[in-house]
Amino acid sequence: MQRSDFSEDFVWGTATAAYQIEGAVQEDGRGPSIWDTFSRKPGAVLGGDTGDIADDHYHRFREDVALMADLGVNAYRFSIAWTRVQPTGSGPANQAGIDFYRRLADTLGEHGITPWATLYHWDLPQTLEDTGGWLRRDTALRFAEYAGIAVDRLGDAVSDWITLNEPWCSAFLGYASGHHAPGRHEGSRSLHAAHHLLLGHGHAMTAIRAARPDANAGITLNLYSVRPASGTAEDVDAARRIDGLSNRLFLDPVLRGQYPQDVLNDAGEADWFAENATAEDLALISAPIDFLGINYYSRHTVAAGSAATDASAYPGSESAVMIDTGAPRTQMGWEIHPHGMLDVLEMAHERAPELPLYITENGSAYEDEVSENGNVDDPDRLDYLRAHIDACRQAIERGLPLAGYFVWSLMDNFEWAWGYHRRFGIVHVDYDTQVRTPKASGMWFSRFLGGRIGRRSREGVDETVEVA
Ligand code: IFM
Repeated sequence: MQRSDFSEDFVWGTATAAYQIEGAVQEDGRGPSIWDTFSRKPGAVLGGDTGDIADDHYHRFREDVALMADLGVNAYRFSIAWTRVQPTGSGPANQAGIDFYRRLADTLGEHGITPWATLYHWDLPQTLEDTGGWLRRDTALRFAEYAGIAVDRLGDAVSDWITLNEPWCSAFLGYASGHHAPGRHEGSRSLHAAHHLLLGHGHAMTAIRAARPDANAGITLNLYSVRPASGTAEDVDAARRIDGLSNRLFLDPVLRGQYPQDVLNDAGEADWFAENATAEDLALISAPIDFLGINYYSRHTVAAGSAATDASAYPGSESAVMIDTGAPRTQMGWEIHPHGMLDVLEMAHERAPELPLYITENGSAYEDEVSENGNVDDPDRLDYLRAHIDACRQAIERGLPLAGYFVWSLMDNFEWAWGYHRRFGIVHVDYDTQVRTPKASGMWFSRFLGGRIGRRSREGVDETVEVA
């Protein structure tokens, strides 16, 4: 597999998110988000870690952009912190916040890297959570106001926009299982949050189009390849439920303008949706997008269980359990199944055959070790990336309209409830010194792309892994 197996205009990027890398949480007027609050709750984040400093990217973004240029990527997906733009979630723009993202976009431009900005990567302004968060319909309107401001003020420097990142996580980890901010346990009411998030996406698309009719805009969903553990009716039904909550609850309204009725019934929310998810809402949610972003990491093999285990992120389907198939897993416990990437691309493609698709995240966490000579040899991550990029190649060969691939993540960062105890970067970060060191996987990616780090490693400097 080589880069030349892909078209010249294929987008090759790395991805990050504001709270995970920026730090500087109290600088230049930034207001508090739900992650500032949640990470301070005892026991919420492993080791009591917070994003206060993270990768200090706010001050080191120039170095990080130069690193990306050396890697050889042609795109960078980052997120804008809502509370840098609107410190309390409404009202006029905070100029200093806008200025930071302009500096970032301009620096990317100087290096020939296209900025891809995500408007919401989970950092809701705390003020909005205090008045109900995503359980409140009005939050969707607040989000659209912020989206309009961001695109109006930055749209001359950024053309590619993603409204939401992984609304499944915001709704179900945030409002059902409570593993993520704001850490609430609202059971099936979390589906209301899902609807308001999607409504926020719909209103935001309208605001984006009004601010910049030529913007390239879409949404990013985290999709899973889901299959039953056996052919029994119980396991098949359990898989239907998990596929419903993970995939169809988001894909169907965005691409087909309707919610999957079976999912609403399972959760006991059919009446609420009949009353509150109006035809106008669904028309907004399904208004044309320019592309769909898909974050793909893993496959779920699902069986019917008897007890509710840790499945409360699946309201109404708590008894469905993910089983361990014995296949290799990453440090997150996520099964490695590159072929599943084709499954999720197919899922989107069958609903919207003309829509360009992007893998906006794909990557893996492993226990990396820095060797005595300072190298980080991460053969498992390298294999993971290579296999998934090869799955991209196969998808294109199959005729799927895949137009780009972003590695999660550029560099190690704050992995939410896992704090700094899980590393996804292709670049290692020493959190004491903030030194960045490309891992063997990063060198491989750079070599694959024809980047400078790849050339250096080919000459023998820093070479730690033989690539077939
Ligand atoms: O770190 C996250 C990212 O913020 C969203 N997608 C999954 C990644 C790995 O868990």
